[in-house]
Amino acid sequence: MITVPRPGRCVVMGVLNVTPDSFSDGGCFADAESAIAHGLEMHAAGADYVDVGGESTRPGADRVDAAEECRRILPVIRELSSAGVRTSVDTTRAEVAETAIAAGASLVNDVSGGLADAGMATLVADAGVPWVLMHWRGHSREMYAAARYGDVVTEVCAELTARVEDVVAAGVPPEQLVLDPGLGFAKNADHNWALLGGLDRLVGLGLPILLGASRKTFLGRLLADADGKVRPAEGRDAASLATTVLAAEAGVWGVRVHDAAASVDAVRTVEAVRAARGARRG
Ligand code: PMM
Repeated sequence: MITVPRPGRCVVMGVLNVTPDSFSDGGCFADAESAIAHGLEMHAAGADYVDVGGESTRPGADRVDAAEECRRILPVIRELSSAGVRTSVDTTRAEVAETAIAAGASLVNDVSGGLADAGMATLVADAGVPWVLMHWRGHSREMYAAARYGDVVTEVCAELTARVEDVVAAGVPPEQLVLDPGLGFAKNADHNWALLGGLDRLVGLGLPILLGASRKTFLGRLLADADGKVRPAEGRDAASLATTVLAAEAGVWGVRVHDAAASVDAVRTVEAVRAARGARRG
């Protein structure tokens, strides 16, 4: 069994979308060659994982079939893994996860938290790899209708806890699990800010937490210009980096980010300050 890595600092997962249509980098790495080059670059910059996805989860996106997902991601995972890069696969489908693991992926990043494919729990239990269970209330086409909460932090914590109970009952050891509040997935900007404000409660659930705030639209809305025009994805990296700092400081296990090099440096900086605090106390 591969357990969840615990390097003693916040883990950095670099985003590699091999898709023509992701909101933040869609089309940039749609061919295997440029995707592999970018994955190697993030690895060289110190990313702990390169997270390879072949299906866009952007709001309203249409689904692609499993064969197309595999066609996009497998050559990239194979090549990166054989170059010694630790890869994860961003998929909700058990059959895609299975072939990705055979190609070298060592973590399943499932934005549906196991809800989209009933076969995922068995696959993960058999493969013995870490599994990110993200908070999810439906596929991209329908998720905004589900963005209704009384207290979003309480409800996300409760729904994630229920997912953990279900998958553990299905045979997945808790040591394999990572939880993710799913910023932007069935959440509006206020919900995302509330979850960032409630990181301590998520961390308090007792399992490692992954956070994916990088380049998301709520940051673009915050940084809108004087006319109210939302800042485009490529102008959101400084704000994304601020979320890495907040996450590392809050004891979050990992961040999923586009600008991996910047987050690696930020995490090192936060750790130096934490160590200095520890030295002063000790
Ligand atoms: N966000 C996206 C895709 N995959 N996985 C996890 N675990 N958490 C996230 O927040 C998440 C994800 C969408 O963002 P992208 O289009 O930039 O990849």
